Formats: sequence, structure tokens, C-alpha cells
Amino acid sequence: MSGRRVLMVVLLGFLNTTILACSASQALPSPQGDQEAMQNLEDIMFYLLTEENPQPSYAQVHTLWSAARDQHLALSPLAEVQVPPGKHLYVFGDIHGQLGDLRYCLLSIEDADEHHSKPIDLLTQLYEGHCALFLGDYVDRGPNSLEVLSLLVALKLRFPEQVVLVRGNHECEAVCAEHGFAAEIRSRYYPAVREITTVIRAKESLFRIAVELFAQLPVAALLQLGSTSYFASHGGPAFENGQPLALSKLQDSTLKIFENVFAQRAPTYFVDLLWSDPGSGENLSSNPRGEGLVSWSRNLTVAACNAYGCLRLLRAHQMQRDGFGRTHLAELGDPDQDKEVWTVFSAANYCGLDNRGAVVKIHGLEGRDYEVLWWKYPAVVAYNPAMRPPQVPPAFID
Ligand SMILES: [Mn+2]
Repeated sequence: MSGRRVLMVVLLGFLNTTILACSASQALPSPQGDQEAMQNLEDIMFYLLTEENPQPSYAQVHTLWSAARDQHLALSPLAEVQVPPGKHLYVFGDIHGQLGDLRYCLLSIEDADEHHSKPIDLLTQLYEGHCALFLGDYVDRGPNSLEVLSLLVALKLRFPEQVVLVRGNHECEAVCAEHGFAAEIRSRYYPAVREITTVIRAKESLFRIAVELFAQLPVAALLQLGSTSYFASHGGPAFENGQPLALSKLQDSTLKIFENVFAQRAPTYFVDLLWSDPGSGENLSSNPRGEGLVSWSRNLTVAACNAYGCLRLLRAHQMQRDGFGRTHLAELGDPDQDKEVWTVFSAANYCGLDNRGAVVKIHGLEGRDYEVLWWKYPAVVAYNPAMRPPQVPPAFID
């Protein structure tokens, strides 16, 4: 254990020194120049990918999450990504703590289920220079939010130019304190603590570090494949005065101060990006999810595609029976026929709903052709934080 701890310190030191050098260019520091740091990240990645029941230590998780949080401080809330010529983009939707789905995609575990269309083997794809976009909702509901977040963060640090992690509505203090993530952290690392609010509020608790990391994630992404662009966010596009928000406002770094999406000073378009759904009404209409949330219409999909110079809108947020769905499709003869909304959902059998999980592979070069890769799992084990073996809580909470 002590050897690993030394390596983690080396990793953190390395990451800190490279933040300043890269902050102006929007490029994340790459561990590629540091053999030891890279090896360390790969060790964690493979541990989370291959161990039957991975239980990363408090120190490992603390180091990984704080390194990711501190790196993102320098980045814009709008991730702008150019997929290299000929390389593909893999688009993931909600994962919700279902480590098995993420591992299946990364390593294409053949025995997951006989009903998959084809294995993905994303890890090989990343080593070959392809790109992956994750559309948020990494935590809550499922049993392994800790491992899912740690694995995604390790991937981001290992492949900083190729992996994009967008913020979902569950990457928010007000939501993940209530829907499983905080309880999972407490049961794993702070079993002696009786009040969950102690873990939620304690400075530098793993929950607080995660919440600070979530606030640093981009809230939208603009991706270029060949001559084609896509606009991506967890819920949908952002609106101001009923029209798509200017891209310059999405690059406004003050968006990154909101740990709670519903904070009083947070602009409403911030809520739109994380919470909205495509609807069938006119323009913007109320959303049955709750007060202040909106649904947007087909004409606003076209307006958003025009405003952002993109072909389609990519989003997640709504469970799809087949893991993938297209909405706001054009009528025959509509000149804007390609402008539509794609919803991707990657948690199979989400909350026992028997749905497929899917990933969309958008081919490079022209960036228009795509495949839907889907899979189906047997029932996911019910979420039960009490099943976690207790570990020694860190000193600050004693
Ligand atoms: Mn969501």
C-alpha cells in the first residue's frame, strides 16, 4: 500500500505543476511525458476495470478526484473538441453508477449477455486515438457511483484530449446528496458517521471534493468531426428570451461557480442545459419534471442547430427502451431534415426497467454516418449501501 501511496503523491505533484503551463491553451496536461504518472493512472484504471469487486482506497479516490477537480479549474464550461481526421466519436449517455455497463463498453466483456449487437472495446479505441463523449449522470441510483466516477476520471486524466466528461443534472450537490451517491460514500469510507449531513458538509470530505469537481465539468460541448459539428449537453440546448443562447455565454467561466444548479444566482439557461427535454409543444413549454424546467420544440432544435452551426443535438437524460432515440424528426421535404435530437442512454435495465443500454459511434471523415451499439443485461443488483465493508474513517470526522 505504501508504494502505491508514494506513486499517488508523485502523480498529484506532476499534475499540479502542469496546470499552469496548459491553462491558456484549454488543453489538459497530458501524463504522457511522465512514465511514472502514466503507469500509476493505468494501474488504477485496470484495477477498476478488472477486479471482480473493486474497492479503491480512500487515498486513491481522494487523490484522483482532487487532481481532476484542480485541472478543470482552468477549462471553459464549453468543451470544444476537434476529433482527429478519420477517428470516431463514441457517445455515452447516463451511466448512473452501473459499473458493469461501463466495463462492458471499455473491455467488451463477452459473457455479459448474448443479446449484444457487437462489442465496443472502447479502451482499444482510445489507445488508437478515437474519442469518447460522456453526457453526464455518472452517479446516483446504481450501486457503484464511486467506481464509475473514479474510472471516468482516470480515463480523462489518461486520455485528456480524447475523453470529454460533460456535467449531468445528478452532478450537483442538491441532487446527489439525496439519490445514492452521498450514502455510498458514507457507507464505504465513513461508516462511523451517523448523520449523512456530516459527510455532505465536512470540508475536504470525498463528497465535497466530488461536488467541487462536478462544478468544474463543462456544461456543454461542441464537437467537430470532419466537416460536421454536433452540439452536446446532458438535457438540451440553453435558451435566453426564448432563443438559443449565444455560444459566448456558454464560455462564461462564472458558470463554474455553481455547485448547486438551483442556486438563486444561477442563470436559468444553466438549468436548461442540465434538465430540459425535447417536447412536442410550441417553442418553450413547461416540463412535467418540475417547476422552472422546460421542454423545447422542433423549431427551437432547428434554431439551436443554426445558431451553433451544427448538424444535430446530442443529449442523454431520458431512459430509452433501446438505449437510443431520435426526436424532432423532419417532415418529408423539410430543408432542415438532418437537424434533429439524438438521445443516448447507457445504463441497461435502469432501475429494473428492462431497457437496453447503448453507445452511438459516429464515424470520422464526414462525421455523418453512425452506428448504434447496444446491449442488454440481466437484472442489476439492487442498491444497498449497507453491503459495503466498513473501513477506517479519516481523522477529520472523529
Ligand atoms: Mn439526467
